[in-house]
This record gives sequence, C-alpha cells and structure tokens, in this order.
Amino acid sequence: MSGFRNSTVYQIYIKSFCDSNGDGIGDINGIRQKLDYLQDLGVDYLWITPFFRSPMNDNGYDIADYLAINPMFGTMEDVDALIKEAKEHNIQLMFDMVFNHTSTSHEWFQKALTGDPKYMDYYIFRDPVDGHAPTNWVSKFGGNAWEYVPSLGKYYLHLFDVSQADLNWENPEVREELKNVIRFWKAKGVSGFRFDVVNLISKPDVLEDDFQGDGRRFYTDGPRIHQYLKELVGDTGIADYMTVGEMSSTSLDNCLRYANPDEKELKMVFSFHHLKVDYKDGQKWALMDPDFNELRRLFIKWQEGMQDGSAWNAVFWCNHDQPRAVSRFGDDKKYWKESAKMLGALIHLMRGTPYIYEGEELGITNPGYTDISQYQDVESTNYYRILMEEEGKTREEALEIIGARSRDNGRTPMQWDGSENAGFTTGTPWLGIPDNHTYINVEDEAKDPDSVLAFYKKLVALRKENEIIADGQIRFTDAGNDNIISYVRTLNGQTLSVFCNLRGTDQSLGESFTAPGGKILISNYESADAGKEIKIDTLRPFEVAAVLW
Ligand code: TEU
Ligand code: CA
Repeated sequence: MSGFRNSTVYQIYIKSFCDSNGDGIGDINGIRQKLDYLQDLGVDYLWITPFFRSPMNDNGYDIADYLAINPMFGTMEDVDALIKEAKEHNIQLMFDMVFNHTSTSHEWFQKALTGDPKYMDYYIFRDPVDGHAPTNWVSKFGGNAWEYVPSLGKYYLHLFDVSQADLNWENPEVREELKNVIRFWKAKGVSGFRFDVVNLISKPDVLEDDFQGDGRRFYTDGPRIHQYLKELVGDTGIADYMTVGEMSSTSLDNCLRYANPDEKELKMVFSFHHLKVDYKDGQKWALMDPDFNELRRLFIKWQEGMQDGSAWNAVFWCNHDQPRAVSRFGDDKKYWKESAKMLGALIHLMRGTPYIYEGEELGITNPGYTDISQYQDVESTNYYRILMEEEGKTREEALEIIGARSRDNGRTPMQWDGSENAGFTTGTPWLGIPDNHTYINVEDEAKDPDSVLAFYKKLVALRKENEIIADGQIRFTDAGNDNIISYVRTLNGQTLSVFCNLRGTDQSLGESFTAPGGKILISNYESADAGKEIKIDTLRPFEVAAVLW
C-alpha cells in the first residue's frame, strides 16, 4: 500500500491559522506553535498556502520571489525550524507552487517592463489587434485578461488579477527557472508540492477570440500540458513525492493521465466539478440550491472513472477559495453538528486522499458578513462592483451573492478558543471571525467526545486502521431515494457500506439494509440497538452510517 493512500492532508491558509506576534496575521511561527494539535489530529501532511515574497494582492498567490519569505509571515530561519519540527511531529510538508503566473512585482516582470527581450519572453506579450486587446478572454477575477503596457506598446496576459502575469511555458528557460524553485525547496527537506492551477500553463500557439465562452477552452489542459508536467516532475526528481495538481475546469480524460502512476506526472488531482452543483447555469455568481442528483452523478463519474483508469483523486469540500461546506451543503444552524460530520464522512470514506481545510474539522461556518467593507478578497470586491454596475443587481442582491460565494467565507481566522479573537491573535484579526466561535472552537471541542473535531479525528484514524478505506474498490449504489448518497467499498472479501442523508428530514431507503455480522464503523447518531443485528430503514436528518461487514 503506498503511503499517500492512507494519509490525510491538512491545508493551512497561513494568513488565517495562528498569529504568533499580535499583528493580526497568521505566520510561520504560529504554525510551529500548533504542531502538537496537528499531530494529535493525526494528519500526515500539511499543505501550506504561499508565504513567499509577495505584494499580497491575491494573498500570496502573486509571488514576487519564489525563494524568499514574506516578512509578514516570518523568516527563512522560521521556515527551516518549521521543517525540522514538523518532521519531529511525524508530519510532512507540502509547499504551494504558483507556476502559472508571477506577481508583476517579480524581478523577471520588472525587467520585461524595461523592454529586455529575454524577460519579455518569460511572459505572454502580444501586440494590440485593431487597437484593442489580442483576444476577448475574460480574467477569472473579472474583466479582460489582457493589460496594455503603453511603454512597450504591447499587452500581457493575466488569467487572474492584473498583477498576476502569466508565464510563458513555451520558453525552456522559464521551465528551468521553475524547476530550480522545486530543487531549492526539495533540498530544504520539503516532501511534497501542491501546484496551483497547473493545468492552465500550456497556452495554444495561436491565441484566438472565444465566441462561446471566456477563453478557458483554449488554455485549459492545453496542448503540451502532459509534456510539461512530466518534464517538471522528472527533471526535479519528485516522481515519488507527494504531489497534487489543482486542475481548473478539467476533464476526466486529462485527469486519468495527470494522476495515473504510469504517466509519472502527479500523485493526485483536485477537480472542482462537484463544487459547482450550486452554480446556476454554471455561473459562480448566480445562486441556486445544491443539485444533489448532479452531485451524485459527478461523484460516480470521478470516483469510478478514476478507479477504472487506475488514477487517484484528492477528495475535498473545502479550501481557501470555497465557502464553508457546512453552510453550503449542510445546515449551519439546527443540524450544524450532524451535517458537518456527515459531510466529512461522505468524502473521507471515498476512494482518494482526503484534504481537511483548517477549521473544517471544527465545523466552522460562513461568517455571515452584512457589509462589503467586511470583505477583503480581490475577487469579491471586483464582482461586487460588476454585479451592480454591469448586471444591474441591487446592493442587497449583490451582498447576498457575495455572502454565499465569496472566497473570504473560507478565509476567516482559525477558531482556537471562545475568547474575543478566538485565540487566533492578541491583536486585531485581518478578517472578521464568525460570532459562533464561542462554541465552535478547538478548546471546547477537544473536551467533547461528541464534537465535530472528535469525529474528524476518528475519520483520520479509521483510514489508518482499515485498509478498506485506503485501498478498497468503490462502487456507488442506488439507495432508492434521491436524498441519499450511498456507496460500497470492497477489499479482500470485506465490504464497507456507506449511507449519507443529505437532508434535514428523515429519509427512508427504498429497501431496508441488513448486514449479517456487520458493525457500525462510524456514525453521527447514537445507536439505540448496539449489539443487535444491523438493520437500516430510515436515515435521520443528515445521518451517516458506515457499516463494515
Ligand atoms: O485558484 C484557482 C482558481 O481558479 C480559483 O481562484 C477560482 O477562481 C475560484 O475558486 C473562484 O471560482 C488558485 C488559488 O487557489 C487561488 O487562491 C488563487 O487566487 C488562484 O489560483 C490564482 O493563483
Ligand atoms: Ca503575525
């Protein structure tokens, strides 16, 4: 059994994890202070979001120097100490490599701006076409994806913020520079890497207008993507490392290659289709209740599909770009605890490596901000304006949409205790903390055997204790009720049957389920008839039952 299959990864959004010096911003030394907590939770890897030198227009995903530490987060000595101390806690580190673009403050881009041809070729500069942008592609953060530089008489491409210029991967010198970044961190003792939007790096030779969409069909899983990944991984010797690629709007066919061991590309992939089941007409900024039939269909497609192609998934609900799962797919009021646990079990018992995003293990909810001034994210502030100015929404409508969809929902500081600033900082937190941290916090949940935290801890441990969770085959089953997602894992004659009620009402199975000689491996409800033969007819609100037999 390969190590990463029974491992759990914990994602740290550094700015919001733990502030060691009272400036209101999480930092490297804050992570060091919490290694005991993370070891106790049982996680094997930490993915830490970028802490490299950056003007922070996109909270560190705009990197100005891949080999220097942003003073806001600490020093290189702090990072060295973190690497050493994490090892002592049996925890491996994964660093976040943002290789699709650099900050426009990066030395390479600054040299390009002076007209230096070597560095202009590090980026994607194009002449104007008929006096305007080379294509009509739309930036992921809103507006046209090209920015004009008057002194050069050319536009550069930025698929994200205007301060994030896309790198030119066609240039072998660029590829070599980025390999050197990996080599540097590898030599420091880092064990893994998360590659930001890595399936966007290979742009087509000819850039053309998109009259059907925003341009993504031309550069997503682009023409030389598999070649570039193989080269990056092969030339830096990280084929055996823990690697995960963030795949934006990707296809199953491509992921079957990205994450199949024979291809020697990546260990696993993040895909996001299941996190769009509440996007009306596929639009992030249009609200809709989650479509659970679509969710089931996507799980079947990606779980069984990746299995059929011997490829491996990362499984997750939350990250620093997503609203909190319990607010989005569960019920963050009446059935807060039940739904947070059910959602955790639903993905942790699937086939793939689970990722826990900081605070998810506590059941942290969206903060419920009521004013635009409470938001910080560039995407949210851009779209607040676009929704009102270009789409004619009222202020209330725009706030409702941002309230459901903002990336800041997932970026609120970690809740360590019930005190005013949740034990995150002695200063003023950079982003507001949800009021319910008075009961949703580490200190209180650690004392409560029935807490969301205790449940997550159990999920992490079960993966280590039961090979069937890490290595079993998966097959989705029809529970005879659209409000239930159910699947079975099988290995060496054993079966693990998992039933999840996605609703806050009782839901009955089409046919009652019995498991001769079986036992409940984990559930979010007290079992009245422990010791008796297992029989399930009805699932209570947000109930999950996992039966091993
Ligand atoms: O995210 C890629 C990405 O596509 C999301 O930001 C997406 O736009 C978002 O989920 C809204 O739909 C990665 C990072 O995770 C993100 O934080 C960065 O802003 C982005 O790349 C640029 O580096
Ligand atoms: Ca700090």
